[in-house]
Amino acid sequence: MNNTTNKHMQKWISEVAALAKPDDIVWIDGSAEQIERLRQQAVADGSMIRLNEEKLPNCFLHRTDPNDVARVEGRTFICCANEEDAGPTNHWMEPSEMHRKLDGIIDGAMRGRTMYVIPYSMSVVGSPFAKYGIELTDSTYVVLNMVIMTRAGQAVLDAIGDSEDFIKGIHTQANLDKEQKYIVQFPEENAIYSVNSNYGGNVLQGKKCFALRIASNLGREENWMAEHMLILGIENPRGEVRYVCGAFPSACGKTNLAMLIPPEGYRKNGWKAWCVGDDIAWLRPGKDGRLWAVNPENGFFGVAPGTSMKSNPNALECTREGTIFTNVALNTEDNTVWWEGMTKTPPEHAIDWLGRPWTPDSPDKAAHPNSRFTAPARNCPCRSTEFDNPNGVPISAILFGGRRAKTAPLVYQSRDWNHGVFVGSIMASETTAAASGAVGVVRRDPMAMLPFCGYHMADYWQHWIDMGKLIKNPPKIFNVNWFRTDDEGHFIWPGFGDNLRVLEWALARCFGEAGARECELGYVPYPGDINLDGSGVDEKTFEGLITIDRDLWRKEADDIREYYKQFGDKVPAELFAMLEVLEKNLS
Ligand code: GTP
Ligand code: SPV
Ligand code: MN
Repeated sequence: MNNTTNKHMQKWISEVAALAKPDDIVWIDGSAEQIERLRQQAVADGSMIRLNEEKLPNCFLHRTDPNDVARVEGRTFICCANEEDAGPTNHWMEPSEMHRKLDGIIDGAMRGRTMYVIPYSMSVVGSPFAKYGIELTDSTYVVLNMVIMTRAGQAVLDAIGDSEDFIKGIHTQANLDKEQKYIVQFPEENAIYSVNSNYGGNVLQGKKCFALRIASNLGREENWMAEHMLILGIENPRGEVRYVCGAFPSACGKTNLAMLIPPEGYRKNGWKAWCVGDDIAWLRPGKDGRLWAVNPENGFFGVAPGTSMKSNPNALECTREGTIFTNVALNTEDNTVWWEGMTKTPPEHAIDWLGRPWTPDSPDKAAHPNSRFTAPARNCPCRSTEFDNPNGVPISAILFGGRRAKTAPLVYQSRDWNHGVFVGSIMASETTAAASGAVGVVRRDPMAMLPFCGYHMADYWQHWIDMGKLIKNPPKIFNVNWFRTDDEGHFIWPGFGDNLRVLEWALARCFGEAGARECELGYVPYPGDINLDGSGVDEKTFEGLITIDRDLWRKEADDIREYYKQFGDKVPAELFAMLEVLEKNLS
């Protein structure tokens, strides 16, 4: 173990190796040569398919086990000493019992395999935000994804030095037994275990396991916030760049908003949009009284279906080089990839995500609905110049949002920070294919953190309220809903690039440059406050989009009161006060 002199690390790795019994241990140094060697190995063992070298250089296709295609919330655990601290929205098991179970699975699981040691950093190495982790894995797929998604390699070991301050992660795909699948966070041990899976958010531990579940605990102790949020810079025609964060549940539009292309009229006038992050934000109050954000990741693990030159050309551009595609279709005409919604005309012949021949007449989808691309951030045409700024960017506005066919208006602004926390706490959205289980069912997903908050949800709301007191100039908080539908079920709002119209108003509100009308929920724009030129949406339709249906909202308020009950007396009094205001406004 001459890659580090860190005794704690060496001891831990030796213990894991003694249990898992790999044939070999390989340290990931992050060099191009090592990565290329691992790619060749993955191609040789059949786990990756090399794609067209001209059209998609250094790009690969991977197919997961058909039972292993999404996050598994039912098998995800927060194992802290007291069950009460995990709260009613997390699965919990007594830590020593869980350790026994995991040790039983890991015992000998790496026999005949190599154990890779991945030192990785969440955010730029050396940044005041940076946190380090080691993931031990027996999967080349995980290694090749982690080197895209994080800053990984020797520099991280150097930064850790002899410190014990790093997150210990163990992953073994074992035999992919879905009954023995566990995604486990031990917040008090700063440890993560993923076993019997080899899929995305279950096993790329830097992402949801560390940057949200563990980091939410660290943030609570250290007065910062780990959030499931995109970070986007909007440059106006005066050349000022203003930053927004947005928390939308999985597969509800973060990557798309983070890479938006302004509508033509806006582009002509000089509007630009710059991507800082598409999934996770770490937020800290700055000395200047504002809230500052970094994206701890270094790549995009984005939803493939629906990504096209029309909907999100920037995302597609990100995937042109050095990208790993998971569970998309293989276009056999030119050894490239395809998924539903990429082009109007599908390829004549393809291999579907299950490895079966596919034609446009096939009854099944060619790509899995949660198929994804893992793309390096360096490829992003709209990558912000601040992407690697170790101090982050100052946030003017926070957006909460989700998929609501009827209830939520296109946009409304909260009255103040605490009211904004209330708005986040009552978020609800239709479920998507990003997690296994039913799709399209409305569920509460506070701050889009339901599957990711690593402690008691009501304590997390309290943390939001406490943070508000530490930020002198807090961002203004808004709720958005791009997904309102008409009676035929069609989306009314054009969405995508046109969402900038809503952002323009929201940002103008943050700088006292736009008006608003008070309503039952907070503030909504006056007709004419939002620029609809070229949007295809007329004033009357727009009015419909921001109309609040009092009957629906009375039911909603009842449901919120019921929802809060499960959290008992931990729900901050401030939130109950806001609920009472809402009820009064609706009566
Ligand atoms: P995760 O990576 O799972 O966290 O998802 P995400 O929040 O980044 O969602 P993403 O941007 O990948 O979008 C998911 C789906 O929503 C895709 O099928 C998009 O085409 C669709 N979508 C995104 N933005 C909009 C929008 O403004 N309007 C409509 N109608 N659909 C959208
Ligand atoms: C999500 O589900 O919110 C994702 C994909 O971003 S995963 O990495 O699987 O969590
Ligand atoms: Mn996500």
